[in-house]
Amino acid sequence: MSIQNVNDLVTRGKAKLITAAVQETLDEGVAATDILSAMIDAMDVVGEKFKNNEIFVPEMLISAKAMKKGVEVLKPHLATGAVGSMGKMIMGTVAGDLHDIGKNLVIMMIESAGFEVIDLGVDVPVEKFIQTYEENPDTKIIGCSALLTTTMPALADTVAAINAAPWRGKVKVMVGGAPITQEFADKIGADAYTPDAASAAKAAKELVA
Ligand code: B1M
Repeated sequence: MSIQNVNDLVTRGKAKLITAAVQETLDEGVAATDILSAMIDAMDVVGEKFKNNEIFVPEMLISAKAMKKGVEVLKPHLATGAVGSMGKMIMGTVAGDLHDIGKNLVIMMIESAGFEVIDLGVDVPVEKFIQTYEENPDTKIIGCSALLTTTMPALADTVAAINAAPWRGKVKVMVGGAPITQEFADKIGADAYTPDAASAAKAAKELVA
């Protein structure tokens, strides 16, 4: 089994075959991070095919399912830290947005960096972020993910609500997702933006240092 096979199985959405394929590739000595990169590349191909009307939402969905299964196998090889020692973080994908693979990878890396993460899931209303912080005032960072240009306003609304909260000075806000840029993050008043999961974990550590 090769890394190319793993990439191919994600592209074709072969969820039933992916677990064994990822395990075999790991057993052959391929690094978990390289296998993950191959799966992310596959999702980019899937996204391009969708954009070009070669595939449709159901195909994107089955590829996402295959990727999630593959990531499950990789998880113990990627996450290494002592969960909880760095403090608490709240994470969610903003209102109207159902994409969670990137958010889940960010959570995995952030847990690995030692944080305890409260995962609010997808399509998270602004009020839920606020309420969860107020129930967990020892939270150090709130992280918001947005994958659609159409949900960038929801990200801006979420950060605006956090910025208006009386406890704003006690928590840091981190944002990310494919359409998000440093410029946009600055404009909406977030404390940090990172383009990928590994840099998100590094930034989280720096934010609480
Ligand atoms: Co969607 N989708 N999708 N989709 N989908 C995209 C995002 C798209 C780019 C495809 C395309 O057209 N090329 C496009 C958005 C275009 C745009 O906004 N400009 C798109 C569209 C249009 C849609 C729908 C509107 C399609 C429709 O219904 N007509 C629809 C919207 C549904 C909704 O959310 N309301 C839709 C639906 C779906 C599925 C449900 C079928 C499925 C998601 C399943 C799931 O997540 N459980 C899906 C998928 C799979 C994709 C693609 C193919 C893959 C997304 C992904 O998982 N990438 C995607 C194309 C693409 O991304 N190339 C696409 C891999 C993942 C590891 O990367 O999520 O970027 P990513 O996360 C990265 C970084 O962004 C960053 O770190 C992560 C790891 O390195 N990051 C953070 C993310 N969050 C962060 C937070 C941080 C820091 C970093 O700090 C807090």
